[in-house]
Amino acid sequence: KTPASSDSVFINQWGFLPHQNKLAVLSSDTVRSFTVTDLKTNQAVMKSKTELNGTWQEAGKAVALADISGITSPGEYRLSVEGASPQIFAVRPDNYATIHDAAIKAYYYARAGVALDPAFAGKWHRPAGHPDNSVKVLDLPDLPASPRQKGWYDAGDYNKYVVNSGITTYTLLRAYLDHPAFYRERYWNIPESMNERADILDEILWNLDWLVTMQADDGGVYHKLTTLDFAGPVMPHKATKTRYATAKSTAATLNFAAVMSAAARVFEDKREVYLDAARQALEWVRQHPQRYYRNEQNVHTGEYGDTYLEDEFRWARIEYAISTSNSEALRAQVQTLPAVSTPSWASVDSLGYLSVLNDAQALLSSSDYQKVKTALLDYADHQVNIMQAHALRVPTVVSDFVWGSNAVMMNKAMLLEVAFALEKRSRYRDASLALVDYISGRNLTGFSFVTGFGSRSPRFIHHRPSQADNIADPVPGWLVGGPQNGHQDECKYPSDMPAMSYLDAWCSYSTNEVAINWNAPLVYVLASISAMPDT
Ligand code: G3I
Ligand code: 9MR
Repeated sequence: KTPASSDSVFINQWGFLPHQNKLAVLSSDTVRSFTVTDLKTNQAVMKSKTELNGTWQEAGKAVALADISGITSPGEYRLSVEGASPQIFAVRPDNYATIHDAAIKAYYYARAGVALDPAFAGKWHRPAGHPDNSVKVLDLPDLPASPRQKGWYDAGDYNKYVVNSGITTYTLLRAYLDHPAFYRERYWNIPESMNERADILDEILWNLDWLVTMQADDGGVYHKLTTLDFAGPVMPHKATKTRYATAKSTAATLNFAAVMSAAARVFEDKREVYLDAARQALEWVRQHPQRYYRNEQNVHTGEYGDTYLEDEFRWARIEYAISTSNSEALRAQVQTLPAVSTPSWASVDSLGYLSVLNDAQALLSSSDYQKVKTALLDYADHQVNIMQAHALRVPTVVSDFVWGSNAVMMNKAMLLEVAFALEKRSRYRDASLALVDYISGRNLTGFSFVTGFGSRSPRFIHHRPSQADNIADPVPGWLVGGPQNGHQDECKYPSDMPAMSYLDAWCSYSTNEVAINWNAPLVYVLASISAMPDT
């Protein structure tokens, strides 16, 4: 008989804020007693029993909860549940800011075209790769090659994709726009940390400088800058195959227009340049509303293909209308907004919502503004309802478990944070913190899903530099894609259940890759919680 003491307790591995709800979960169908011990005094500070809370269908497991919310004093504690191995947890007033800094610093590690200096990158320093100083357009060999330098690598691969860059850059701009005071105070040791600008703006500029180079003279935007095939697991400077700008696409051009418009509100000195680029992009899509991108015959890298572009059209037009203070145009777009949905690279309507709510109140009638706000609050209330009925008390549903599921969770948390900022209802913050708990350990895999944080975090991520650098620790601060049972790679998975199908292995690009668009909502959420810690 297996000794019951091998049972696991799953809990946030990053630490809790003093007054947040605190739940530990077990996969168990028996009630057990538990004790919380203060590690400093070695005194028991709580004795109670777990409660059975049904089955988590997505994991196929019965779940019991240990509610330790009563522990509010900062410190370190041991949770001992009868029949299970003890777990250590911490309570800290300023718990998430350090992880925030790591999550945004990940973008520095992802910079293309520059060497990472040990002074900033520590043991993850590396030579420069992918100068991209002379890039041809794939199908137009007669066009002169152009510089398309800088930018971030998309993910575990080294290509630069405009569509995915769009939601990423916007989300980081959003973090700054919504929490400027927080960002004026924080530094995470990048080469620009000593200048006048907030570090996050310097990081964003690294990518914007590349993004502007992807626009052709006619206003259209090349879909991506890529090699024909994915490189092997080598360092950037060893991945030297020719890179091309591919065909232009409507999706890329719309994402570009949206980001340029939003950036025009942030970077005063570049306002005219960015607005001009956005205007030309919007003109191009009027002529080419259906240039759907498919990989060219000889191209086998990420496609980011999308044939439903009404959301991208709306988002781009909303951003441009806001930045040009065009009430009438904005009103027309707002009339057609559908219900709020969780954002993703392919589904961007909610990004427009966020801009309307936080940057455009003055441009709308109060009834139009209220309508938009109510739509977001409805979404937030819906998440709260899901949470309350959930075996783990986390707002997740089966359809969240797609490629990049952890980012689905963080995008939900971002919308909940915005709802919380607008309308200080603590249940929105509870739901957002429950999602942070989920990615930091309150799940049934045993993992905290951010590299370098937690007692057990991913080690063998699908990230070429981490795989190739001969350094045991992966590059820190990256949120991995997370559980989902599509099994779109060659790994053998421990489970077929959506919420259990995760593998910490290089082969698992469908669950263990990292990506700029997945880290961005993590950055947003941790900034928002750190900037407004009170619930
Ligand atoms: O559109 C269908 C939808 O109709 C269906 O209901 C659903 C069911 O699973 O699938 C949807 O398609 C999914 C698609 O994403 C759109 O969400 C595919 O199954 C899924 O395989 C696909 O995953 C994308 C993956 O690339 C493969 O194309 C991820 O979203 C995307 O994040 C990921 O991005 C890759 C880049 O291509 C290359 N660089 C790394 C990056 C991260 O892994
Ligand atoms: O490494 C690639 C990863 O970045 C992509 O997300 C993934 C899906 O497009 O593809 C990976 O590359 C794999 C290729 O598609 C198939 N052969 C194995 C490659 C990874 O080792």
